[in-house]
Amino acid sequence: MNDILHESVFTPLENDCKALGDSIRGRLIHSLGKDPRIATERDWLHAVALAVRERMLERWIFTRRGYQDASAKRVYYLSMEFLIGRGLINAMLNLGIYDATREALAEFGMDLGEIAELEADAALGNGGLGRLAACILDSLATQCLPGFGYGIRYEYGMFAQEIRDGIQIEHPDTWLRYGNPWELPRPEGLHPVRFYGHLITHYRANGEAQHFWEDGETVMAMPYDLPIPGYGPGNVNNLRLWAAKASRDFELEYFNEGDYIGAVEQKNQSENISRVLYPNDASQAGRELRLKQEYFFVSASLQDILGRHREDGHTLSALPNHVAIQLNDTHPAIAVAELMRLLMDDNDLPWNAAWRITVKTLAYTNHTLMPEALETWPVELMTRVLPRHMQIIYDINHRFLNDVRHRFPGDQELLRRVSLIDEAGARRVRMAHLAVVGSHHTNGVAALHSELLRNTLFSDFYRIMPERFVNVTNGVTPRLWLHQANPDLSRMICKHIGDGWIRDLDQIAPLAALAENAEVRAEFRQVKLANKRRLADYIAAEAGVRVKPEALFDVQIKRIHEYKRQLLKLLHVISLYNRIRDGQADDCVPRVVLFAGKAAPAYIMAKQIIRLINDVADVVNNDPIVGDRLKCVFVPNYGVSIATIIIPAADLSEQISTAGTEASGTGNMKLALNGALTIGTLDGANIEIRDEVGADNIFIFGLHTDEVEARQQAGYDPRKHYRENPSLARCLDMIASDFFAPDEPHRHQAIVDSLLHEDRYLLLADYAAYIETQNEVDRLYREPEDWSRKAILNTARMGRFSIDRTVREYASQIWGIEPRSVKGQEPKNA
Ligand code: T68
Repeated sequence: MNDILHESVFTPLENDCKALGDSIRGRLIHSLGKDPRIATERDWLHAVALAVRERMLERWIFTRRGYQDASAKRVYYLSMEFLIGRGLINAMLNLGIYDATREALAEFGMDLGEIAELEADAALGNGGLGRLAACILDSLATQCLPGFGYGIRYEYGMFAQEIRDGIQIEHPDTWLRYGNPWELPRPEGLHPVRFYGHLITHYRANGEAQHFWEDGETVMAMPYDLPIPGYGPGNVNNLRLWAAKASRDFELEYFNEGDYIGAVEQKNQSENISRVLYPNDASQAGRELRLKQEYFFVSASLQDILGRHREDGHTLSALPNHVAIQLNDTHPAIAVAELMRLLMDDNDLPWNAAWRITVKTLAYTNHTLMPEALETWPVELMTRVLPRHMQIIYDINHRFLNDVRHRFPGDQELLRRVSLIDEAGARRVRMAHLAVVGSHHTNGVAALHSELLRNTLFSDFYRIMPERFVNVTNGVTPRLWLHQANPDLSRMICKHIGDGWIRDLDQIAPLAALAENAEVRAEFRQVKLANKRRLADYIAAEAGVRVKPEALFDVQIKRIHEYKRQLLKLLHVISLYNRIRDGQADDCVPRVVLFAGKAAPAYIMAKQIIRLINDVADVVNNDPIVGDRLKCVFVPNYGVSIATIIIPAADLSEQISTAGTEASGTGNMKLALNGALTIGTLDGANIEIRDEVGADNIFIFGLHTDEVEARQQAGYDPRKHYRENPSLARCLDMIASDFFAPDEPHRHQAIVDSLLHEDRYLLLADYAAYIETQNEVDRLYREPEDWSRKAILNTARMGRFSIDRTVREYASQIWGIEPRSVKGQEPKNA
């Protein structure tokens, strides 16, 4: 009996081609019950995924044991979004079994590349915020850090985007249709989560009030575990996603009344909580179901964390010594009130003890300054859905404001500004204030962003508790975004300087010296060209446009949003088009301008922008005068997998948001890492990228943050730029006069009106500088040696933008956790 507790019962599986082949065949027959003679490609995909999964699970178990035995402090990353993408190739590379598995499949006559394409992306996120969470998980496992993700197992992830007649059409993302071979359902690990109901207050003999939250509805949270394999000899950590299940009690009530159909309907309703990802980025959803999703996964996760803490034999007052919890934006900020509730109501702790534990355990990352993205919930809604939490939030606010009143007597305005409740109009709870007050650190995601947090959004809080504010600049995982997405470049780099950079991106620096070597530059250009061919084939198949791989590939790939200024890029396209038609384009290089990105379904202006891009593309691509000198393509359904095709093929990376609006950006890092030169404003992490690659190796243009602010203060008039810049006026006039939409008058009027009458993001103010800088881009592209030298320098100088550096900063400054390698050596550099 005791034997089973011992490590010797584990029998590590062999990783050679023969053993992998046996596993794959075994899974196909014995797990899937398929005759190899009739198995489809998808059956083989599942069989190979199971064979790969088998090779993670022992390490996964050891990892958990290792953390537990060492009583290691753990971090839990709470995020409404994890934008993971596909799992198969990533797992094979991280486990070091890529070649052997490919060969094993080949012996069955199967092509790994083709099979891997059948896997659906796990698109449980909108954009940068969700992808950051996925990169952080990869890094935690690779660096052997005790870190776990908690999120929601959405049945439908990010919608699939179709472009029909230039218009975005959304389709549900049925990523679970064929099952998910990576997940392990844990029906034994359910937690109940309550909604609605009412409060009952009892008074103890000493007069102390005790609160009970009763009745309402209970939904069960069921865990699904996804093993997260680190690279090389890394650990295998866990991502736990919650699915909503109807509670038995609830059904019973109906069944007892003989209402079978009613019971099943009710079951469906409570399971709606984990049905679908809200497709809004940078704007608040504000719907009851969203609040329920947030509370659902926060409550389940905190119950789970406290349960594990208790099982480990620790006291609640020791929680901050063993547990750090990171809130990925305010979406899980209700954790402040929920942790208080669990500590006080379920564990009888007094307020002060509970508050000390809560603040010392939680930390908060902010990802935006944009007012429309800041979460606030109507007091009325919160009172109805989460009455006990509303009461706790009032109590937190009362104590906090009392404190502030003592320290800054007589400053009524300050109290109004920092209050957790916005009293203007219908009262609302400010979730960002709750997160700042209820946590020990608040961080921004790039130096400029953190500075703006301290000086604008959170300036009052910064005055009150300056020690809470820190910066942790974002990063990206070099495993996915270089090693996996760009295998040819990865091989080339490994050949010259070894493969240490895959785990430790600082080790890519020696590549810089090779930028001076003409042969290396030629090799680099060859790799880039091959990647561009691959992308050209993809574009021909998916967008029906033929492009020349020799052209300059100019890409803007990100969510469609006014502040990201896809329209500024489009004005450049129209300007180029006009120059070609005017016969003034002799000094221009052939360009392929590529846009990709989704618009939130309810964001009308973003959808209009997509339509205009497609209309312009239609005219430009079919004008015989233009030929191959300019192509404009909107690549549909942008996501992680499509990003891995576009990014390695890009020459020019468009990072042109209005200064002060993009918190950080991470696409900027992925593109530069793959040797694209950046054209960008001094916004977000672009500033730090410039500092690393050197001002000579990046194209910077446009207004600075303070200039943007000054213009807006002074009463910005976009028409002034229209009047003073004939080339700009011509572009706008063409749009207004339906040049790009001859069959539908005024189709694009709203865009022109918004630019001429408001131009909230100062496109027109930056237009002239942008065009001038694009001309510099053209000049440099005509000098392939100079261009490729700079491109290689970009790749070589991205060390700082590894997510591993980001995670180490969180680990040391905020979480206080240390690496625990499950077996063998401690990881280098951790
Ligand atoms: C992004 N935010 C920032 N938000 O825009 C980007 N929002 O600058 C930054 O690099 C990135 O976060 C990582 O820090 C988002 O992606 C969302 O996706 C989002 C989702 C729901 C609600 C609000």
